Amino acid sequence: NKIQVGVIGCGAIGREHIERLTNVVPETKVVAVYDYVREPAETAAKQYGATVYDSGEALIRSDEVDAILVASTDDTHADYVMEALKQNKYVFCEKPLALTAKECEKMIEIETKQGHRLLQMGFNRRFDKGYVEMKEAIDNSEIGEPLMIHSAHRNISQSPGFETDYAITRVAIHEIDISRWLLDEEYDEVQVLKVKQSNHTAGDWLNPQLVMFKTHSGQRVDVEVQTDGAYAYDIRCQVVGESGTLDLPDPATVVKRNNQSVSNDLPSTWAGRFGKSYDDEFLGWAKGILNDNIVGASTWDGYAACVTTDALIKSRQTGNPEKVVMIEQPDIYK
Ligand code: ISE
Repeated sequence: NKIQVGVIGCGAIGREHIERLTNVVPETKVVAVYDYVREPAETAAKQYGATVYDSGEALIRSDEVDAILVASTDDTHADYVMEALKQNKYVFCEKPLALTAKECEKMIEIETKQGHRLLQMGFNRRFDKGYVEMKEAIDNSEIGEPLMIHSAHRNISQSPGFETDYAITRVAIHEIDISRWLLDEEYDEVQVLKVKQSNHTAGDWLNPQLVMFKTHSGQRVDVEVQTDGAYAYDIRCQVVGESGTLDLPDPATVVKRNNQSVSNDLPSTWAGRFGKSYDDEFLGWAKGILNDNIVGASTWDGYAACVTTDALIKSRQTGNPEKVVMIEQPDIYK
């Protein structure tokens, strides 16, 4: 008896996840799909033997659907998640959880009333082998107290329609989540600093941007966000502790020695860099559902990310550091 999954959003990442749930995760079967453009839903349905629904709401309420995967456009996440939580159904949501922190507060209220965790956020890096080992080293006190994190998020290109704030809400949001997970602290204050601009930008958005976080205990995190024109899809992360440092490794690849040099290839996109972490993320999701013990990032983490992105966007506009103000954390997330 497999977990019957309904997928909302059959675009690039939705399609990849449908394939994953079908071929990588033994416990799940995609039985229902919906997309506001009918064609990708029909293609996916044909290929994977699922039913096409006329609306996301109908899919969520359907008796044949046990769990929902939300991979639709960012502005639609909140309503679908809210409906799934109301139906007491398990739901996986790609980031961001919502466009505003206020919407996340409503979700927290509904989920808390249901009395158990239903939602897993699509913060896949928590399942990446390198980050997992860094977290273990920190938790085992192998570098003493972590003091700061230096990180970079570099992209070769973006799809058309990219905007300045997406550098925060779609790109740096990964560092927002992974840094507070590594440090196990909430942010107190955040800031966006101006940087000399790159000529390698396909549109008129700001690129690069330097994004900074300060935690309540005073740890500092800096993130260089290059959304376009970089030499590769490259993700760097160094945690500096009192007695040592930790560096995120590149994914395993052959080291070439030729022409009097040593080199190795780097990925061109997130799909190449983080493929394995997505597999593990969904294997974890299925187990969490079967044990009614959801793992990975929670609604609380999705909320924390939204409060932080709201403050960063404000900081970019005001030019000042801005406070991150959160509600009290309900017990089900502790
Ligand atoms: C995308 O949404 C991601 O998740 C990637 O990590 C990021 O690098 C990319 O720029 C985003 O579009």
